Amino acid sequence: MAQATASGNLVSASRWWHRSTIYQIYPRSFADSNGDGIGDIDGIISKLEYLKALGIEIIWLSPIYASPMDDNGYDISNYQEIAPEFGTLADFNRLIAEAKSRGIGIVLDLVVNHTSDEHPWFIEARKSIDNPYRDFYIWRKPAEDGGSPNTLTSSFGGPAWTLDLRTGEYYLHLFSRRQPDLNWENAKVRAKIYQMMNWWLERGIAGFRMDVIDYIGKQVDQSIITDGPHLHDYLQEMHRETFGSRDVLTIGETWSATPGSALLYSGADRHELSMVFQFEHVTQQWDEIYGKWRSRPFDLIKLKSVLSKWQYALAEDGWNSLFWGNHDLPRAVSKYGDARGYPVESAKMLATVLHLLKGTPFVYQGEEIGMTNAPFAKIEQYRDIETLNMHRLHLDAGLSPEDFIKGANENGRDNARTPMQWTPEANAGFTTGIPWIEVNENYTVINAERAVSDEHSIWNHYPKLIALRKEHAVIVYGRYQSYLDQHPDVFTYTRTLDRKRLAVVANFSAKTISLDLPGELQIAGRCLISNYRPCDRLPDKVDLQPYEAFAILAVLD
Ligand code: TEU
Ligand code: CA
Repeated sequence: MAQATASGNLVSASRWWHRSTIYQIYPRSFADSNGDGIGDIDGIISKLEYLKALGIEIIWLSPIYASPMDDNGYDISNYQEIAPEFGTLADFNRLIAEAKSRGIGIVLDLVVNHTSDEHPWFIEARKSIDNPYRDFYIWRKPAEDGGSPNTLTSSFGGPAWTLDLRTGEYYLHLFSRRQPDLNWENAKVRAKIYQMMNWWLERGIAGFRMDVIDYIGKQVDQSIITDGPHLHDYLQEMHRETFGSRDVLTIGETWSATPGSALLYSGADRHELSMVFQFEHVTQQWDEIYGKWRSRPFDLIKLKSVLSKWQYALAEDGWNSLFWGNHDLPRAVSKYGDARGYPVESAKMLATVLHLLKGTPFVYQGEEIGMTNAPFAKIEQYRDIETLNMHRLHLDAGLSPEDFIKGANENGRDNARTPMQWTPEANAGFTTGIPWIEVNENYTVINAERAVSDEHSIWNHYPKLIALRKEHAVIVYGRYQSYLDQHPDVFTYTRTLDRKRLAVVANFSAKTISLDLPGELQIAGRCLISNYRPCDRLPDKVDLQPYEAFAILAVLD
């Protein structure tokens, strides 16, 4: 239950992950220890000191389970085996222990909306219509004309149904045809999933990120995909049957979430999840027709309104996740900052704005050194099944390859999947072999070795922000209030808890801006962090440098 402080601020029941910062690793691209060009668990272990120095307490690992890698591991063929290219269960146990000894927990990626078509359950299910595993998945007879049962489409392009010739029925796959959707209405499926989850929890993991979990209540005959009638029943059953009795972290990936549903997922008394990833700040930049493949010009006023909407909506219950990037999204400094003109200032500004909001901040691998989108010129350089499928459909629709490549350069998922840039040496120190995907050519300038040794680097800004969250309750629980909402270039907000007020001011442009501040921001206090000169008070007018961001902490009279 939320409790009220002396000044009436509602402070959700304190949970350890309210003060934590989480780092996401895409194992395939993080660090390769054996020269096969693919990141692996030993590579991650070798970088734990680097991560500890940032101050993060949790690592979320994208899938490391056995998989044919059709969707780079989001197509699982054995939930309780480690993919050989990543290592072994013994390596995983060592990772858990090595991370724990550094005060870091490991959150696994739970992909249970679908399996791989090479999972034994699906291999059995497709053998015959009366196979005991048949209704582990979603099968339908062809439509009258012999085609797909209905018009549902896959996220990766094309129909969401593939005909299985052996039994003459279609099976559902909302992603690739090699990712058949599980039938969550089948209690046997749910029991098997919960058994697997407990098996991992008993190995000492710190929780789960749950892949497209808003899909598991789907009702395909009504073309209901997200927010199905039993979705929250399943999540509450999962809570009871697995993590509910443990103090672990659960994050649902819910592209469909609204503030209302986010309260259902993460309300303190809901016994479902800790928080969800909602993506409204991402999708509001997309084109109505072409989605992310033709993005609109950056609009700060819209971005601010979405961020504020979510801060206000979950002010008294529920909990926000805070992120700019992940393995599916473009690089933050390229998308929201100025990777060409002000890479360091704008990356630090973005980090400051995000980490001082109310919620749990996520740092995506490479964001902390300002890694940028990859300027791939040819489709052959891309690896992501979503991009390759969409490219084919785009050309089949008569659109130009150049047009598609522009969209992929801006928003393709491979932007986040180029190898982590560790050093200025060959392959950015990611591998001694041939990387599975090209290294971004700017690795000689943007790399961890250079960043860690430069006191003014983006990298050195993150430990300061992460430490502030641990030190100041106003950052964790302070009430959010935005100002100057219609200003096209500046984002300003306060956080207030009891008599403490934090004022955050950020210039999202390359312009120098002279700003008349509202009274609530004219506080005299201590500068907690700045990406330019230290600032000691907020006068009634402030001149902001390009991408300048700072935070002032004051005690109200
Ligand atoms: O992503 C869900 C998802 O919908 C995204 O793929 C999104 O549609 C796309 O990136 C927007 O362009 C999760 C995983 O994060 C993703 O990596 C997987 O490919 C997908 O589920 C299937 O497991
Ligand atoms: Ca390797």
